[in-house]
Amino acid sequence: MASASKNPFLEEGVRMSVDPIKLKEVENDVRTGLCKFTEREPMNVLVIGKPGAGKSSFINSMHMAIAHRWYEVANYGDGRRGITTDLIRYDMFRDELTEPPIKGYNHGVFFWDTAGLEDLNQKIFETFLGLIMEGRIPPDTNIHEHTDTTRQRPPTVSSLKRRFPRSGAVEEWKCHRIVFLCAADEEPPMNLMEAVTDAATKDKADARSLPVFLVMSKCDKVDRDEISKDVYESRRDNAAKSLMVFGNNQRCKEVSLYCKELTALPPDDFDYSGMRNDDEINKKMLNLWMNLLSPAYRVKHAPQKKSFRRSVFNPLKW
Ligand SMILES: Nc1nc2c(ncn2[C@@H]2O[C@H](COP(=O)(O)OP(=O)(O)OP(=O)(O)O)[C@@H](O)[C@H]2O)c(=O)[nH]1
Ligand SMILES: [Mg+2]
Repeated sequence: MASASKNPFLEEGVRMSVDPIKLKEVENDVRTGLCKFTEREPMNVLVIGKPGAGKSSFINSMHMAIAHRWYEVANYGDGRRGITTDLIRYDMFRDELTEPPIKGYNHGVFFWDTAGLEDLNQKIFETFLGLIMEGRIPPDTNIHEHTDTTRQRPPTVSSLKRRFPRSGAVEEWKCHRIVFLCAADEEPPMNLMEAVTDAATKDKADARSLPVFLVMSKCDKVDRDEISKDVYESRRDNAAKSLMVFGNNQRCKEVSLYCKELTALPPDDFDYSGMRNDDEINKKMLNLWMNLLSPAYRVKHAPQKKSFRRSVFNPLKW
């Protein structure tokens, strides 16, 4: 493991020169990797972080790096419109939104956007996250409703597990990768991170083991000296340690995402519906794609009785 004083991250700085030929090669490798998945055997990426950490912007940026056309896959912050409260499953790279469409793509890659979760030290979050990871929570479920402990009859660990039973797990919803978004301009949400680490790796009873990635977003604010480098580095290292990925170059990334401050298309200042392509951002996103797609990561879920397996094509039973 790297020492605390040494930058444990791969990137040598935000402004790197980008070789367009190399970039294209990496993109082609990513495109090939994306074709391995199908609707029946998909890759589900669960995106977690505090409200406003950049989860939706991240999903849109990961889309843009391949699609080269701005499309708001996930609604991102722009007043009330951008506030996510549900668990939403996005299918990535619809042909008409991807330039050029991915040849041989089987529409098997999905990002799950979670409502911004508060940094509460509650077993309820860990339980709920574990249920999402096991494919037991259907898309479009309101997360706040099921984790709100201020309700008259607050949820408990056992009431949640009863509400979303193991027998209701859907194979196609099971999580394969977790991306934790942490904004450079905020203290890392340590309680939430611990809940994620525990849910992803320590649930012995469920024998679950899923790879977690840390993405430090809004790093442009560090470059512009809006945040002191020392403060940022200590946040980043604490976040990496909490997610147990400190020193892991593949699983820790520092990025600036597509956002109105950096990449909005001129000239209409009031319309941020479009973003211009940015090779620097694409390069980082492609690097992350390569790591997400790596088959080297161990993914283990709780065993499930075949007879109880529900199909994703029969979701009305919920
Ligand atoms: N400067 C800067 N702003 C960013 C970056 N990423 C996201 N933003 C901005 O941060 C705000 C919140 O971004 P979202 O993507 O909506 O965050 P979120 O985590 O999805 O928020 P919730 O869904 O409400 O939890 C938006 O105004 C984004 O434009 C970044 O890398 N740099
Ligand atoms: Mg969002």
